[in-house]
Amino acid sequence: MTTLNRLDLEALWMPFTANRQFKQAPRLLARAQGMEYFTPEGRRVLDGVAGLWCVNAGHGREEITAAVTRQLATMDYAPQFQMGHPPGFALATELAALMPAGLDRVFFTNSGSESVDTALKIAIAYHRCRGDGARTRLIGRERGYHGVGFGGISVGGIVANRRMWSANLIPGVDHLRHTHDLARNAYSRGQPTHGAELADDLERLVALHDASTIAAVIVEPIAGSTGVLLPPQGYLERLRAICDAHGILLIFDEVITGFGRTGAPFAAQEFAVTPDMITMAKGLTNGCVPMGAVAVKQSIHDAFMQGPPGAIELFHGYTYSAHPLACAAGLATLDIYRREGLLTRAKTLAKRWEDAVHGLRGRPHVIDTRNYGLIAGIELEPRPGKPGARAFDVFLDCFERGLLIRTTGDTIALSPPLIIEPAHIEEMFGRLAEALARVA
Ligand code: PXG
Repeated sequence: MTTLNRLDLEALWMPFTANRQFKQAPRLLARAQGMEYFTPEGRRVLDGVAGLWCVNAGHGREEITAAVTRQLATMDYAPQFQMGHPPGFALATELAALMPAGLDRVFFTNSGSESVDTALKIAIAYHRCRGDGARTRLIGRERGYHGVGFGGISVGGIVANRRMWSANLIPGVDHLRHTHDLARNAYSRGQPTHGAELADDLERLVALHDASTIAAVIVEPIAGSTGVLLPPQGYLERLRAICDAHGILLIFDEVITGFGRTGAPFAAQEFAVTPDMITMAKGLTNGCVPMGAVAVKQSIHDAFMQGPPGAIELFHGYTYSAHPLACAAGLATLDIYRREGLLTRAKTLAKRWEDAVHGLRGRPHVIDTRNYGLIAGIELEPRPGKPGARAFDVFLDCFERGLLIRTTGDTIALSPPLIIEPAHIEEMFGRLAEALARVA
């Protein structure tokens, strides 16, 4: 095994990382199995975040390894432009069957960011195909995270991800207010009571811009990267109703809520609100091979199917759209999800998880605990003048003592593999409580 002192860390520019700080005191992972990572020295680290919200079936699944290996030996790569291959069609068909009724056309990408940009482009082009080409405006939400493409950061609402490029964001974008409301909703179990009326922001934007200029609204059903914000009761329903009233497409970005995280295959099903498009990635291949997808309503797809025979209907796609290895990984992953009931397993553990999350109430620094399915957000009081520093120290302490968590600002996010057992839940929250007590 490569040891740390023989590794040169300089060449790699790490994503979303404090590079200089990291390279002073690197944290490395070398191996993973089930619920656990192991460091190069062999130290066990319990995975509280499914890698990065993606390894939903747990690490090291042999069925996926076998499927990808088989595919690699059979056909390593094949183009999708004007060509096809069986695993691509098979995965699209299986995926369509998992979607809310009606979202049964699938476009493949390689990441969540690409899925988001694909969905935004489809939304605008869809209206144009229908002769409604003035509908070009896109509506996102404050604190939203939709990846890092120019489309995604434009509809996104996280200032650190936008600041450097503020003059280059795509034009014709507006934002709803976010739904975070500690004063009224702190320590809510599941969906908070207050805030459905924030969906009326969309009516305000319709009044300002006119519906005839608005193509789509994109939101995360549960906002993840910004620090786990649950939709207030009635909020998503209201957003859907306003979109319907004005002919605006509703896009759910389910990159983190997809594939069982909430207790249903998709949050759209869990919250019983059907969007017009769903973006996904991460859990689609259990994190094994990069892949994303956009599921769209058939009516949206069909609006493009016009023009002379032989005409390409959508000038969009990626060299690696429906990459054979990703498709093989996706098919094997969906098979595991189905056989092991993982897409609804979060439901059976949700109460135990919720009690564990809210058991942290009253611990040092904790100002809110939030939960849904197998998701937790634990918000800490920031150190004065040093936003994020306290949560980062908790992250470091946890890692040192064998637990991987994720922090964003001063919120700790947990999203374990869906194979988690009650004993892991106990260990996870026990360690977290200890870390909170140790950190100043
Ligand atoms: N949309 C959503 C809702 C996401 O959460 C993306 C798009 C972009 O996906 P890609 O595959 O392009 O990274 C994401 C990504 C975190 C965390 O800790 C979350 C993401 C990525 C990195 C960290 O919350 N989500």
